[in-house]
Amino acid sequence: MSKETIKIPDVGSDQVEVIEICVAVGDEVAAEDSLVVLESDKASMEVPSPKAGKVLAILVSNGQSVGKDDDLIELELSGDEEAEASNDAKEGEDEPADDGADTKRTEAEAAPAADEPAEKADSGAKSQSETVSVPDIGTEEAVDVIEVCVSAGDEVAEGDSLVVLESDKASMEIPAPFAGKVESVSLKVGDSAKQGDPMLVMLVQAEAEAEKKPASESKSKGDSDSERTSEDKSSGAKDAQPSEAASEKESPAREPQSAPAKVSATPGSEVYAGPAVRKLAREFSIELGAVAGSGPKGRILKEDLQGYVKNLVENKSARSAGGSGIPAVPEVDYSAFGEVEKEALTKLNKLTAANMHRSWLNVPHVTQFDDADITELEVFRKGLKAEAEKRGVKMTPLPFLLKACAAALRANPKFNAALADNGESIVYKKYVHIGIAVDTPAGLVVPVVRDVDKKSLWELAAETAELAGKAKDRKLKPQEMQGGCFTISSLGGIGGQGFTPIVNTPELAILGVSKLTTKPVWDGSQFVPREMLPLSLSYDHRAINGADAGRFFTFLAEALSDIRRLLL
Ligand code: CAO
Repeated sequence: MSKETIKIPDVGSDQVEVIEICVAVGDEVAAEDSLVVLESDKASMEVPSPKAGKVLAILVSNGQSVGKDDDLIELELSGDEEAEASNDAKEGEDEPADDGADTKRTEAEAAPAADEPAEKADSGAKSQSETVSVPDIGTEEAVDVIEVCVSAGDEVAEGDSLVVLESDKASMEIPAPFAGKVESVSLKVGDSAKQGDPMLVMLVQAEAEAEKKPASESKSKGDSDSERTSEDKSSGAKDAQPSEAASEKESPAREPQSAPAKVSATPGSEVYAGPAVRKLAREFSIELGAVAGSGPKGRILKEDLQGYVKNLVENKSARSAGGSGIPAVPEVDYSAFGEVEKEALTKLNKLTAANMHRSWLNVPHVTQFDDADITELEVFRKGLKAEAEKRGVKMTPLPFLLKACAAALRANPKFNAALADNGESIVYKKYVHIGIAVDTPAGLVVPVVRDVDKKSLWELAAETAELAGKAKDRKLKPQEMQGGCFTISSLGGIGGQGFTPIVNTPELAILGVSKLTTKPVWDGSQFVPREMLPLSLSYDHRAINGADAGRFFTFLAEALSDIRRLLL
């Protein structure tokens, strides 16, 4: 096993700062794995390992200032590398033996068609067409066009991305060397292009023309599609890129071994990430701007990207679980069949629709039905009429239902709960707040009556009337519609024999109340007329079983049949 000291490559600046160390002592690294990230005032760059091996020592530290040929890492070469190294030695070749491995991870951003416009500029001309060609991209070889960022007719500012090219060593975004209007684009995704190939023709204004400078002097500016390209950092990037390109043209940095860490910034970009991360982001079509960076100075690390992708996948499966992907109902032109009138849904309608849809798709609903015999309750309730009038309230069956449900919720805590932690836990609520569905001209709203178990029937009658009034006048405050444990939807005043209400998620159950009717009930010896209240109980079968619902329903029906039980 032989050792080799990996040195800092030519990074295009005298001194650069070590801002990230990507390996630890003992790590096995493959050729091209990132070793450190360096940062100059112009750019940041990942330095990949030229060889595979085991990290024996890290010879730099975070924050340290380093320059070309400083010791970076001591590597114990793997067997293959040793063999190669000895072959190289035999062949008497020197450093280019890196064969570009150290450039592999880098993404050189090329200068805008650097010399082209300057060569073609006709000073004093009015609007004129300029051909923008592929600038010096550090290789004579043709590279792939992986993205064309503009199309004919687009107005582009100087520095806006025109195309993204990718070689096996780097990807680079080619910015507009000057502002203008795109007349035609001669490249398309999948094409190969090399230095000097025409990319597009731009119509350039006379003033712009006059101001136009050789690319080596021009500054690049704003670009939002930053994740497409090479290393960037907004500050410094503006000036850095063209001049870097220019210096690259002039310097012996064209030699293979000096290209490596030559990474320049994407103009104006706010995203801060290394080439390897950018490459990965491109492969997954991730907008790096959406990823929060946890590295030094907010740099996006590979782990950040992995976390982001994991979240996306989890959210997607959660959405799938919620029913996305089901075939859409086709739009129909109803006017083809007769006269129609179209009316936009209110905000409330749309909100209700979204809530119902979400609940319907997420919650496995079961609905059970029962009739509560409220004959005695009705006698009692009607007997309160005079007093109610005096008090200025209307004593409908609703306050009784609230009171009975509160007692049933206390007796059956599974109903006074919510699922949490993605279905891993259940939260039992020690309070009893019940929502009441209120039909209003604007749509359905559900104000919440708090601490129902602690309030008297009179208080509940007054409060429900007040909340229903506010709901109809659209005067409810948001907090008056929050915190419900359970909901009552009463259509009793309207009609119907029964319905299947949709659970008001994240609550676990809802009681539907239909119209009271007098029904013949067999008392063991004869049919007697009884006031029967049709009830339907929908619940979330993930948290509540049929037997639980049976018990809840039995308790509720008994409480309503004999309201003295509410005192127990
Ligand atoms: N059976 C028979 N009559 C009933 C009844 C029932 N189950 N419930 C109420 N009534 C009677 C009341 O006693 C009242 O009669 P009087 O006028 O003779 O006193 C009448 O029906 C009207 O009652 P109300 O509707 O004004 O009062 P309420 O307390 O019963 O209900 C409220 C209040 C706000 C719940 C109700 O007005 C409402 O908006 N209901 C619609 C709820 C809804 O839309 N649910 C569906 C949601 S899903 O789309």
